[in-house]
Amino acid sequence: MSYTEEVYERVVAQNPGEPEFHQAVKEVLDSLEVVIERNEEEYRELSILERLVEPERIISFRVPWVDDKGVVQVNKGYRVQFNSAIGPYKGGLRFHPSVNQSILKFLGFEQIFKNSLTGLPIGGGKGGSNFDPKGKSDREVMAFCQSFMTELCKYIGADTDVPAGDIGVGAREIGYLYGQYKRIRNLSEGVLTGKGLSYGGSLIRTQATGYGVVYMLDEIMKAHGDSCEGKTAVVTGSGNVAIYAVEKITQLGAKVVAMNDSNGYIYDPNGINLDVVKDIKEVKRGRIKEYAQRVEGSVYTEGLGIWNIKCDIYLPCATQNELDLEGARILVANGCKYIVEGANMPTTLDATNYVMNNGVLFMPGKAANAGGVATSALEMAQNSMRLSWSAEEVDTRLHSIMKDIFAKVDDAAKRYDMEDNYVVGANIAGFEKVVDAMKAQGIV
Ligand code: NDP
Ligand code: 2IT
Repeated sequence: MSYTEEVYERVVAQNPGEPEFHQAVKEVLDSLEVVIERNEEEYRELSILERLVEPERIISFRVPWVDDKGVVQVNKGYRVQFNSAIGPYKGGLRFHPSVNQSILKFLGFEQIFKNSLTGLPIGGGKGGSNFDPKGKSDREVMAFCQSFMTELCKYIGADTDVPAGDIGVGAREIGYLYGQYKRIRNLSEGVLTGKGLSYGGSLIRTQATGYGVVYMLDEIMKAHGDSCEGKTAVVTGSGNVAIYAVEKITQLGAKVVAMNDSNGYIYDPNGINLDVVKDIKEVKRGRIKEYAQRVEGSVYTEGLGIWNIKCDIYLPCATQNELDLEGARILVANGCKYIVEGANMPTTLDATNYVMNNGVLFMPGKAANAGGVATSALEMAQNSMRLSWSAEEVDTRLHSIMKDIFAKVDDAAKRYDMEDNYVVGANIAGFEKVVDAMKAQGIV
């Protein structure tokens, strides 16, 4: 059995009931096989892979709060501090009823390689809660955030661990979390990113993940003599990442004809009117089906199946494992040529292999959505310098970081004779820097 297979079996045996974590580890270890076999003895001697798959620390805690009816509610809170070899732990907080340790470990593990790819000094972490912000009043969200931070603040700091947003955590939640941190620790520091512009946030952070996904798509297309102009696209989700991916891809000349949320999808053959989506999602916190009531010529379909809409470009920007083999087959049959992941691990392993074997250029989330965390690192830099850059400055840096990530991923794939295999390229390029830092720092 190869070293990577041994470590994968060990992960499955030692982390029972964590299928998402196993899946993320498997994808990375399979990609690393070609790197490891060139230097197996040294990696084994240092137990590099055993250390890489074991979080440095997991904090889990009780989050009690009082709802609007005066009833005491209790949620689970977590922070997975996975790997600090190249910098302070960095990664989002997710508030969603599905959150558990497996999901946060998969996200924290992915974050190590993603953050490495950005070229910036940030380690990997992730956290969150099974709290569901949907349908809660602002006061309830504030009560929850204050209780969550009352515990979390003991373990984070601008040079230790810097959380940010993810599913269910946006500007409102970051504001309440930051206020409570400052109140307890008496520190005005860049301990969270995605902050409001009036208290240390960075211009373009809101747009960064979605814009970055499209900058990455543009690089892939350019490298293959193609462009977005005149193409049809489907973007899944209708949250932060999806909205700004739609904004940028539309600017580049593609037409987005479908988006969704967890209830169903809208199809608009005239091209999605993003102002309507922003009003529904960012202002009213409503459901995507309201779009069909507001925009003539559009249709709402309840449930799954957005992959049935014919497109050249598919950007999955909602959640893990949203695209399975069945959806992948339909996308390929309908002529889809590019899949660039805005979400983290939205494509199952089967579906990934299928599309890559059938001529689709596929860029994994850890490379494609890295613009969000990269811009978070730019926010940290601005906070440390106590100044703020213009939107143009941040956007230019974001764009050049995404170009640089594409170049690194492309180069790693070519070095190992797997041109256009961006899964392998991203995992190898991300791993190389982390392993270098781990080796330099000894057995820790
Ligand atoms: P938001 O909470 O803003 O939006 C999430 C969107 O995905 C919503 O439309 C939501 O629909 C949909 N969604 C969530 N869970 C499910 C589900 N189980 N089934 C179907 N649809 C679902 O989150 P973000 O846009 O920030 O995050 C989207 C993805 O991008 C996540 O995978 C996240 O990890 C990743 N990401 C985010 C970054 C960021 O900067 N925000 C950076 C890099 C990656 P509904 O409203 O119905 O729940
Ligand atoms: O998955 C991710 O990269 C994020 N949710 C953003 C993390 C961050 O620290 O900005």
